[in-house]
Amino acid sequence: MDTKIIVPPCSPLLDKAETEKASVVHQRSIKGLCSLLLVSTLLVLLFVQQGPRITRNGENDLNLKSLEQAWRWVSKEITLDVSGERVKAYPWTNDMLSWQRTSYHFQPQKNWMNDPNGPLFHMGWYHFFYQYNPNSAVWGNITWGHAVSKDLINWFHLPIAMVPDNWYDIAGVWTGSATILPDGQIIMLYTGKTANLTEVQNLAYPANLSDPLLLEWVKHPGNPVMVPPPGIGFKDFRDPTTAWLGPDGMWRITIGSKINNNGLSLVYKTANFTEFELSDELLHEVPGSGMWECIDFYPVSLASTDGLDTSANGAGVKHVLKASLDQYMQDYYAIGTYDPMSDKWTPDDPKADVGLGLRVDDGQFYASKTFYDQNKKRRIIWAWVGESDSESTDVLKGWASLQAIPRTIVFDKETGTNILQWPVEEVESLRSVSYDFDKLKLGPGSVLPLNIGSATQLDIVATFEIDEEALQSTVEANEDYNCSSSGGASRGVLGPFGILVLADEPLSELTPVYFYISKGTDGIAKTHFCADQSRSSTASDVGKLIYGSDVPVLNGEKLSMRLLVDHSIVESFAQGGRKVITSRVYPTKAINGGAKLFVFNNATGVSVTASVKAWQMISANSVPFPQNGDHL
Ligand code: DQQ
Repeated sequence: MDTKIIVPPCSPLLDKAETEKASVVHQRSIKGLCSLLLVSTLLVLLFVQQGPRITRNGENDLNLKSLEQAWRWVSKEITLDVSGERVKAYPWTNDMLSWQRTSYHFQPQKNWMNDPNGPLFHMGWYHFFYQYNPNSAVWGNITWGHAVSKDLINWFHLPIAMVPDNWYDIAGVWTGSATILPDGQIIMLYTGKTANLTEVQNLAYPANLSDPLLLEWVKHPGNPVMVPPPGIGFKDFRDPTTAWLGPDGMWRITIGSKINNNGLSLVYKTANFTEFELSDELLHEVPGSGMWECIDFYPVSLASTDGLDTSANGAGVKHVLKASLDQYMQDYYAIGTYDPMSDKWTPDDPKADVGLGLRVDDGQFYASKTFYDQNKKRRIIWAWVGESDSESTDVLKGWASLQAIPRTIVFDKETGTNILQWPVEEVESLRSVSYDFDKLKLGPGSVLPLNIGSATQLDIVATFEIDEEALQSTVEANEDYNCSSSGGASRGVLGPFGILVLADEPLSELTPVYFYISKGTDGIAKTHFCADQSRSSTASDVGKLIYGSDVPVLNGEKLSMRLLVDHSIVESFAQGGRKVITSRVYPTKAINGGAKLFVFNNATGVSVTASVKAWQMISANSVPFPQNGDHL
């Protein structure tokens, strides 16, 4: 059902600095709270970006206990102020915490999850494995959780696929990848952590290939199949990729490491997946980029929107190299050319090499992994989306982490310089009632409520057209604007304008996702796409970073965004997926029926015409696999 709704104008979205005046409009004073939040956000930013940070695998004498603690630090850091003191814990109610659980993103039924592992399609089922702690909502005791789906959206949870039970993985069954051989065999290579914390690579395979659920996994008796080679730190050797076949008939994989602080990818060749030979050359290396975790290496077609099998190469193919940078916990990628004779990859633009240029997602998104879906001829990316609340709150909730909605990946033919990511089409099966808001005129400083009922499970598409004359005649506008460091959604000449998600009626909590145009004196305009979490919650023990960066907008293109709102996660896609930002937000008032949707134009110098379509989303299934096997 499409419903057309006329909306009355509302009050402007005030800047943080103007918040004290808000009592007139909002009939309640939140005196300086936002300024305080801004200051604390800046302090947090300062700390997160510049403060001392324990890396998970950095110290050679780190024992398993301190390794776990170091991981906990990662999820704790946003609850510490600059002096290392914990900020006051918010009195979360059960209602607030249970609201945070998502309705259509992948989550295990309880406890801790991190990286996606070995995604694959087999006998009509999508299989998804993940780093999982079966005992608690914090990282540790890492096993491989397992679930299956017919459509990547509705999931059946299966028994744990692999647990630490051999000397070569007794301290953890860490991340790995699947390779489907031409004869249908499934190869699973994964990192095992030994009792003395050495990282080794192991082989596992399904006990019964004709089982569509792949319930039982056999660990190769000759494990490990790779150990850290000379010159590589014993804790700097992990996360084998999917294998690809070279012209010499040998399979190759790459494994992340570092030497000194230079991130790099080792290449191994194999004929049988039990014996591996290290190549003399590295696939690639980037000075100063630190440990490379969860490398992903895959081809993209320059001409077709079909995905490519991992072994594809030749004319019309480029290769994406992605590394998860341990030192920032961010995924970076670059597009380049792979030479299968030398096993070397060269970035198209050395200035935008891995870690220097493009992020896969500007928000909370890590350890991503793609797979080729032979069922629908597409390449799909999965990624771990962690929490940014406190660890003690996670324990109260009984769970931590989500997976981003699986996204298709294609090469962006229009720019030629980036990939495009878009939610898999299957997510649209959850769309129910829709609301259309056509050509809303938004003068400078306007906020319009979009009356769609509760706004916690949504799929939203929106386009924005700005007054071209005003854009042209503006000589200079916030030339140095930066989403993260320029005050977020504060007023500028040509921005921000966009959507407020998870906002309560008086706008005491709100998460703006917006465009912001800056213009230099040379007349060149730059479009930024940002998500500002600084006012997302009145609680102080949650992360409130402001994410985003500039996005190419080509001649003739409208500014467009798509947002997936699912309780405590917002995934925001700009310009067809050229720029993506994943946010975690933990409102206290903008929840359940209190969560509203607004469209806004907070620019001072330009009018904007916005068209918005929003669908309510029904919940996906996330249940144990039925004992009677009804779904086979
Ligand atoms: N997570 C795994 C490692 C990987 C890291 C351990 C990335 O294999 O390097 O849980 O998040």
